[in-house]
Amino acid sequence: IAVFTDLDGTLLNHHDYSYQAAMPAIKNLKERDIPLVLVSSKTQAEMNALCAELALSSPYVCENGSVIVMPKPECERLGASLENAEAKGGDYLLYRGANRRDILTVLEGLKAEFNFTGFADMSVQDVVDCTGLNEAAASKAMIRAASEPLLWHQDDAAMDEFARQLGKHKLRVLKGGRFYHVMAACDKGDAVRYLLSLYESYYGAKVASVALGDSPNDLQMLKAVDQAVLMPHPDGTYMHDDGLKNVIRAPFQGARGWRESVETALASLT
Ligand code: 2M8
Ligand code: MG
Ligand code: MG
Repeated sequence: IAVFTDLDGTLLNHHDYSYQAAMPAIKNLKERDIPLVLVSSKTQAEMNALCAELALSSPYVCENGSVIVMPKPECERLGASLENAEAKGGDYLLYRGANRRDILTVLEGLKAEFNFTGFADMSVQDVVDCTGLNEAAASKAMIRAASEPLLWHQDDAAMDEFARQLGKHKLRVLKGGRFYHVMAACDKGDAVRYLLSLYESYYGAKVASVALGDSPNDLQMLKAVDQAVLMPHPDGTYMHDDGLKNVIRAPFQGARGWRESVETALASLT
């Protein structure tokens, strides 16, 4: 079994970003040697810090599937051949997305026609104000390699036109919790399928999989696994499930709901 999880609004509470209530389930996964793979819109700097706090050694996926990070020991254990990976510190990084500089150039060109505020237009304090992250965490969220989160100030019809314009540059937009994310045509689903294939060739057998998420940017990841878990938003609503099969709806939002539904999902697979 392998467990893939979104962070904001899923493992982490929407408002205070706490994972404390999920700790018993994380401990249980570790005791059972079940890999816990974090798959988020967050940056490598943010996720590296969180993996260290949680003492996780598994690979993790940043910026909505744009960057896969494989700690070297895990890479060697799995025998993954990462020809296109870049070595950085103790990790191998696989870039699957666009370059953020190119994304920002395209966005500059669309500023006259559309009304949005991207991270590149914000100060650290602005990011603190619209996320509730502390200053150190907000700074880490701003060190982006392959995607640009933005606040959208127009209606859905304008968003459709914006997405069409981005498509001409081979870019697209995915909706997260607070932001829209402009990035290349990769997603959390591709990254999860890639990592599952690594685990499966290591074990020489099919690996049963669970994924948990709360927002549209999680949909492809939820479709890529055997057991999907939908997390409620703070107002109690769930995202549209888009015909997902075999869904568990977590009873509570954030870390507390995560803990309960990981246990339910594991029981459904074993
Ligand atoms: C952004 O991502 C979330 C995830 O769904 C969002 O769109 O609301 C990213 O900028 C991420 O790096 C940051 O940590 C997070 C903070 O809420 O917001
Ligand atoms: Mg989320
Ligand atoms: Mg996310």
